[in-house]
Amino acid sequence: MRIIEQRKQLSKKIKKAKTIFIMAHQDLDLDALGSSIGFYSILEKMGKNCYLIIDDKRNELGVSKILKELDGCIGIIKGDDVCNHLYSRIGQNLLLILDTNKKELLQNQSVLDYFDEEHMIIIDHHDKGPTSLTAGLEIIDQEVSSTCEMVANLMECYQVKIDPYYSTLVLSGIVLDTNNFTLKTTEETYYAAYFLTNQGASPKKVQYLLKQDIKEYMERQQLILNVDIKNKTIAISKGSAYTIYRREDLAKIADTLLFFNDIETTFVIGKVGEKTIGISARSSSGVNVGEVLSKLGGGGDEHVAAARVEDSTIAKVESELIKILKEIEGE
Ligand SMILES: [Mn+2]
Repeated sequence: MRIIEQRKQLSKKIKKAKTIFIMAHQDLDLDALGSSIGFYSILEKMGKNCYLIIDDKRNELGVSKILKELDGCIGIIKGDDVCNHLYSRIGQNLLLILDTNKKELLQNQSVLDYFDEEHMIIIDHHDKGPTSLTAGLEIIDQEVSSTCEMVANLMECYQVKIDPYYSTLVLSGIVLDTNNFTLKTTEETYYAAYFLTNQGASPKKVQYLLKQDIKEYMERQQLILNVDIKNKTIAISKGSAYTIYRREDLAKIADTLLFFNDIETTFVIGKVGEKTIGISARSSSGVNVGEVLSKLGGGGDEHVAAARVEDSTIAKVESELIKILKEIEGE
C-alpha cells in the first residue's frame, strides 16, 4: 500500500509522540541513512525531539562521507543509550524502523525492549518473512523502489520543506536502490526524483556520494571474472576462497550481472565470514530467486533474494544451488 494512503494513521502516531527514535538496518546504506535523515528532518520541522540510532562500527564510503558532513547537526546515539533519552511519559516515545522489517537486521535489537507494538512504526519496501517484526503501524510497500522514495512522498504530502542537503541524501537512496534508475523504477520513482531535485537536491552531489573506492571496486570486479552461464540466461559468479566479501558487494555484482545481454537471473556466491558463505540473487524474469534461496535458508522476493549458509564452502553451496535450479526447472 502506498505510504500516502496511510498518512493519517502515521500523523496520528507522530502527533502523540514527544520523542521519536529512528533506527534502520545494520550496515547502513544510502537508502537506510537517506530515509532516516529525511524522516528526521521532517519530524524536526514538526517540532519533535528526535534521535537516530546508529551502532555500526564500519561504514561504506558514501555513508561515512555523510556522517562526517553531518557531524553534530543531528542527534545520533547508540542503541544502548536510548534509555537515557526516553521521554518521561513512556507512552509518548515512538520508535520508527526504516528500510527493514526483520528483527535480526536491526542496528540494535535491544532497543525493542523499550517499545510496545503500539509505539512502533515500520516503514519499508522489503518483503515480510518469518523473522519480521509486528508494529502498531506497518507501512510496507514492495512496489516502491526504496524507502527514500516513500520519504519523498511524505515530504510532499506533509508539505514540509527540508534543507536541500537533506533532499540530496533522500535522492541518493533512490539512485542507489534503483542502481541509477534501472531497477524497480516506475514513473512514480522519476516523479520522486523530480520532486526532490525541485526541492534543491543536487544530482551532482549524489554522484559524489556514490563514488567508490577504486581498490574495493577492483576487488569486487574479480567476482565477475569467475562467472558461469547456464541455459544462456542464468549467471552464477563465485568469489575467491581467500577473500571475505561484504554482503553489499555480492549484491552489487548480482545487480551488475543483470546488465548483460540475455542474462535474466544472477547468483553471486562468496565468503562473508571465515566459514560463512553468502549468496545474493537477482532476477528480471523467469526464475523466482526468493523461492530458490529459501531452499538454502534465505529469503526475498521473486526479483531480489539473499541467503547465508554457515559451515560450508563456495563449491558446496554452488552444487546445492545447481541442484535446486534443476529441481525447479523439472517441476
Ligand atoms: Mn532500501
